[in-house]
Amino acid sequence: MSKRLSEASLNDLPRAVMRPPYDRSAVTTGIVHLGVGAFHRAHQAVYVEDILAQEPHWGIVAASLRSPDTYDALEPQDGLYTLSIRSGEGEKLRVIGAIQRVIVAPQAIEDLLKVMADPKTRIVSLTVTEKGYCHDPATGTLNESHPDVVHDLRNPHLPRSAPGFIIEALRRRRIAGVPPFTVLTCDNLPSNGRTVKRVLTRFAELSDPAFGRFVANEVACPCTMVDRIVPATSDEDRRRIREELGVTDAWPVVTEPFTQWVIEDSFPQGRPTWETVGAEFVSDVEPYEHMKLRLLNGSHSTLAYLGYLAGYETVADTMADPAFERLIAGLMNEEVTSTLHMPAGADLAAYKRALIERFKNPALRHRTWQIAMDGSQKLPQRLLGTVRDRLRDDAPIQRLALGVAAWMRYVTGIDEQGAPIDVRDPMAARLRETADRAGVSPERLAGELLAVREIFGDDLPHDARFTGPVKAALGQLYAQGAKRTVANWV
Ligand code: CS2
Repeated sequence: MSKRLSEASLNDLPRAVMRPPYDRSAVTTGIVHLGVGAFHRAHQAVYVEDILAQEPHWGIVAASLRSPDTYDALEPQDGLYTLSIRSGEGEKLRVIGAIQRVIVAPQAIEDLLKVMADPKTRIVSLTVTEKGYCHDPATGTLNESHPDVVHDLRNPHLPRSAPGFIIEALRRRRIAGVPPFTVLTCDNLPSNGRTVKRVLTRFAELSDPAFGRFVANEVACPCTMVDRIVPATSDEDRRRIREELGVTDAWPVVTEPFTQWVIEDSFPQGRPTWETVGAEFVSDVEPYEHMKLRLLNGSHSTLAYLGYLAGYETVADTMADPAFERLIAGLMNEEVTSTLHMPAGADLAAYKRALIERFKNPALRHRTWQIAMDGSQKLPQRLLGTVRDRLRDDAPIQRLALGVAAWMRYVTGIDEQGAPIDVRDPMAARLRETADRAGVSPERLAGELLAVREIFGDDLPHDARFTGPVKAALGQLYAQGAKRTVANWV
């Protein structure tokens, strides 16, 4: 058994491994982060790491809202973990020290609320995934019957949900005369800052209308576009990294060289000078957000459902099939690009070329199954917004329709060989029942799933320019399987 990564073992690491270039004991907390998953640790935490030598007052206290896994891994490591940056050219390791402490929220509710209410905390950031906002994905409004929302409104001192924690902490600050922190969402939601603001305002209003007005008027929720591909860490990653480090890291994170963060500059309580370490501050994030959600995530979801059905385990495996690469290039160039309106100077062609290479990165094992998760929460902003814009221009949507149809085929829970699919989605049970009701008819299956208004809204199910191609694509997926359908599609 090798030693564990920790403050004490930092000096034993190979020289090539970069370690925190600042005095960790001098760092104070400025940020509370909710949702300490792999993405946060490979993205925002690195932007913080890069600034701490100059601005040591922006350390992170990070919370898991559910599982103690990250705490169990990082606590014995003094919060340290390894970032592995991988591409065809090799691997670079770096130890990150920006996370000062991890809190497991369900076991330490008061502790977390206390740091959030502390005047030194000026930013509360979030990566809680789409479903963590307890909203209705089609409308972007709070789902008032969500069990966690119902619970948190009844028990404001014992929150479970991210909005519940934020609202209670803001309430405590308001009573104590402490100005609100900035709420910095780093999830792939459409207009993520505006969505979180809408959700929080409604949440506050439901407990007290005056507090609702306060949240609406006083709490800054800048929009952000976040981008870095971060597959789940595998045991093989752990083994390889242990060998390279000479010490054990229970939970390293593995990512690609590319990273991007575009942020709306609205931080009344101040912010790190992240622009000095690669972040871009702009007045309007929306064009970047559309670019990323529609080109990257839209392609990702399309690859995930079709690739999984075709028997490919990872995105790179799927992209190695030339028919899939052609489909994705066609999706981006022929169907998504016309819906984007980029500021002068943004180079979309280069972005798309880089995306194809990123998807093909042979050193990342990004499982199609992982990306396929939570489709009900992802489809609206990744594919359906593009569909709406295209229909407005009366433009074809063949490839977008194939992506939607592949999702439908996937959520039936049975693959092309008749084996079960482990469908992870907050709506999985309902989607499965819907599929069972429809039986073997693709026409009926499409009809039943299109009627789920939380996903498709009230317009798309009634537009034959959308439902027609979706039904046709689903019919082909059943008749020919995903591989042949992709090979013969447009
Ligand atoms: C992926 C994203 O899992 C998914 O749904 O599409 O996590 C994607 O890797 C990131 O958004 C890249 O920035």
